[in-house]
Parts: sequence; structure tokens; C-alpha cells
Amino acid sequence: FTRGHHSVGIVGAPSWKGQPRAGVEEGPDLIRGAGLVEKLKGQGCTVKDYGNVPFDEVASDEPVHGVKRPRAVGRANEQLSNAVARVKRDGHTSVMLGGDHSLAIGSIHGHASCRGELSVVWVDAHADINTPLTSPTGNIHGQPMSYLIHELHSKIPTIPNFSWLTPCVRAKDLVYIGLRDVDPGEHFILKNLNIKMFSMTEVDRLGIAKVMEQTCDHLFSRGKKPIHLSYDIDALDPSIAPATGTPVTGGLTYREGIYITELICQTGLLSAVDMVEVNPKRGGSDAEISSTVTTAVDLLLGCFGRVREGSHPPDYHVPKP
Ligand code: EXY
Ligand code: MN
Ligand code: MN
Repeated sequence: FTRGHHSVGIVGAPSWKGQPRAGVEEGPDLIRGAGLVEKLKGQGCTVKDYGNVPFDEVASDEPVHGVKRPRAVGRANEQLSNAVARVKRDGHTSVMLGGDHSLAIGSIHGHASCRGELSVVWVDAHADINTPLTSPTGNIHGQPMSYLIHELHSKIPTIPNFSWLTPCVRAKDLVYIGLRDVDPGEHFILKNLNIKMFSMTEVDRLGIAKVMEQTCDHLFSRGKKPIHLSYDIDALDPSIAPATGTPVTGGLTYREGIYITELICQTGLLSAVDMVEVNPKRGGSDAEISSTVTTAVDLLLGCFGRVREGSHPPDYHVPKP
């Protein structure tokens, strides 16, 4: 009674080390606590929760090439890649609950290790494509796409605990939606590699329906690959999702955010989702935290068949008096 039957495997990735603000490691349990599993089952999904990845402790972790906490983030992503690969081998659509957005490195790598070439839809206020050497902050959550893109491989220095990682995404298979805070080095990379992007300007100009139409046209023009949707909650406007580490005003509305998930679901190609950067410690009140977490859950429900017009089981009939 939803669009198709979905088998979902959930992996929690409670790590904050790709950025400096504590609290984002509480994301996975908060999103579960808001009833994610029950609600997915309620809309007809089969769900297996694989629990949280038990990330290894890393003793000393001095910056390298300006990159902060490289060893912890590198090792966590190696562990996460293995966890996501297992979910994919078991035949589920993977749902990775972050944690900060550096965890997309392991999630996408693990996904690609099982499914080969992917389309990546990156919904975010930020492009997260700084190399270690263009990064203004050294925070790896602003860098994950640069480690994953083939075309940037020669620009990435050797970082400890990242030797397991090989690039697995082509620049032409990546689409951004929601951008409004892009660093100069990132902008150069996006333009130079001709990466498809729909900044908030294009969302304003075209409307979200055309943005999704053109996203699908772009991704499907060279054949259909499994889709990896990497959803940063800060893509949404801070009025709806304020509890996040790097909020940027002028973001997606709740309806635009949900529409993206409905259309991605309709492609039938969704193979993995990340939901990242929910940070309760950045919420100013319980209401702000709960609006952020509820939105994260609603976006995930949209990925797996929830439609706003409502739905009914195939055998439904109106009772006779
Ligand atoms: N572009 C900035 C940096 O590289 O540090 C800010 C990145 C924020 C990243 C958030 C997760 O999307
Ligand atoms: Mn991000
Ligand atoms: Mn972001």
C-alpha cells in the first residue's frame, strides 16, 4: 500500500570527529527514538536495525596537512564502509544515520564496493568537496566528496588511516541540491569538473519539481545506476531544522525537502541513504530539537514510499453497513 516494498537496513554511525561540535554523535539514537523503525514498518517496509558501529578509539590524533582528527575519522569510515557493505550484501537499502557528514566517505565507499558505479545526490547547504589543502577549517565533514571523486584523486595528500580508501564516484554522476555556502576552492572544483549543481538560486528559479526532473535527466542520461542519497539536514532552512552544527539561512522548505525524497523514491533506484548532521546540542530548545529530528524522520519516510496524498492496501474495501 506504498509505492513498492522496501527492505531497509539501518546502520548508526555515532561519530562527531569530522567537525568540532559535540552532540552530533547522538543523532542515530535520537532518530531511532523518534520512531523511525516503527514508522517504516507502519508504511509496509521490512526493517533490520544493525545497531551502531562500535567505532575504535584512537589514542593520539594530531592534525596532518591541516586535517583535524584524521586517524579517528579514517578508521571510523573504514569500519562504516564494512558495515554498509554488509547491509548491501544482505540485500537491503542502506540507511546510515550520522553523525557528521564525513561519514559519507565510508557509507558511499561501502555502497560502491558492493554495487559498483553509483549516482550520488548530495542535498546540503554545503558542497563538502574541499580537499585537505583547500579546506579553510581542516574539518573533514567539509571534505568527503573530494576523497571519493576519481577526478580529484591526484589532489589528495596521504592522510593516516585513509590508505584503505580508493575513489569510487565520477564527477558526472554527482548532483548537488540546496547549495548556498560554498568556499572558493570548492566553487573552482565544481566549475572545473563541470559538476551538476542546483544551488538555492536554481531552486528559486526553476522550482523544486524542475530541479528534480533535471536531476533525473542528468543522472539517467548515461544509463541508470543505483542512487546514493546523502542528505545533510542543514540543507533545510534553519527555521525547520535548527539543531545542526553549521546552519545557513535561506534553505529548503519542509515541502521542498520532502519532495526531493518522494521523487528519488519514485525512481526505484534508491540503494542507500545518509541522514547526517542532526545535533541536539545545537538546538536552542526542546521544540527546536524535536522539529529537527521529526524532519529527519519524515525525510527518511519519504525515501521509502510515504506519499502525501495518502495510500491504502490493495485489498482495501469500504465496509458495508
Ligand atoms: N565549507 C566549510 C568547511 O569546509 O569547513 C564548512 C563545511 C560545513 C560542512 C557541513 C556538513 O555540511
Ligand atoms: Mn554536509
Ligand atoms: Mn552542510
